[in-house]
Amino acid sequence: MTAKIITIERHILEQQQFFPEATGEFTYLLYDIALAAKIISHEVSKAGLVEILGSAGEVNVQGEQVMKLDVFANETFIRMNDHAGRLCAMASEEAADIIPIPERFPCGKYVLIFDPLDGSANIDMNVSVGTIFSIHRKVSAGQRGALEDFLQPGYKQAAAGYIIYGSSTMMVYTTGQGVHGFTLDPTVGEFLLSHPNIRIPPRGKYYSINEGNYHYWSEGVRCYVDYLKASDKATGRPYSGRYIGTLVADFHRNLLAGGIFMYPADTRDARKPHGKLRLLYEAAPLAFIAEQAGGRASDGTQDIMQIQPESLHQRVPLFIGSREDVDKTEQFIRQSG
Ligand code: FDP
Repeated sequence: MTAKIITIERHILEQQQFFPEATGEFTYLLYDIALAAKIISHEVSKAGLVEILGSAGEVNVQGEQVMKLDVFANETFIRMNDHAGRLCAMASEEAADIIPIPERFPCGKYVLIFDPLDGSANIDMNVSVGTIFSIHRKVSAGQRGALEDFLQPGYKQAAAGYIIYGSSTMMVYTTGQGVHGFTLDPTVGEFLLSHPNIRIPPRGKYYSINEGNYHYWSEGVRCYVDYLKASDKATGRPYSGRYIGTLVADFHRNLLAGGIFMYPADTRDARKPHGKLRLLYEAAPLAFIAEQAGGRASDGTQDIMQIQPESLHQRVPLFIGSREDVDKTEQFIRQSG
């Protein structure tokens, strides 16, 4: 018997039934994101051909101007989402301020914030990269979106997801009805449901952290990582270290296999006491996914989903993954700071 094939379009449409007040606007927004993902995936798959086809800033063999991949991913996301009347504004890791919907296009009732190419330092080495997105409902009074629409805590997200451009391209998303993963079949150009209702194991076997920064972490984080490395059969230690350096890829592996990703605050540099990763388009959307899969995300002392954002590009320490592992980190931080 052949398995039932469910495309992402069909799945999104079926999910719509859980929201009786839905107009379809949101459903189409997710379609547009999936389409942008396919276009970016195609471009990422050619990244290794830079030497042959021309590098960023040059004119390639087809006579086209070659764009840097992060610029391409950013422009693709904007282009696919600015004209359909579903959004009232966008924001991106690549832009300092919010991105208005051009006056000539209608405005909708959602805002979209995204990191178009997460892990971009890895792209030239042919290592997995990703895209992260988060959708909020418009809360501001005017017709066009405003900053306050973006500065909403994570628990208010309408949807969140990521795309990983790895050995296959996958899109994983949640609308608050579980977490579902789709693998892109490049032969037909469709995302097909491959990982329905993903659940993260309550405790993991992997820890992911840039250990080169060990001496810059707080005492509590250092003690916790030492604890993970200490042998104890009863608690399944030592954990295995896995660090790709692309948040999406590290998170994705731990989501499926169980484990914790950490990017703590750097205690050495007073200019970045809040860690490296961004609250609104890295930590909060992945926190929504982690929670929907049965996991957790914390900044070490409180749930990421509860943090009231103060600015668009705000940074935050991040501990995310299997529930018991995140609980344990907090315990160490409570004890030793
Ligand atoms: P990158 O700077 O390459 O875009 O988003 C920031 C990020 O990658 C994450 O994807 C990744 O987890 C982290 O930074 C890697 O930072 P370090 O190089 O400091 O470990």
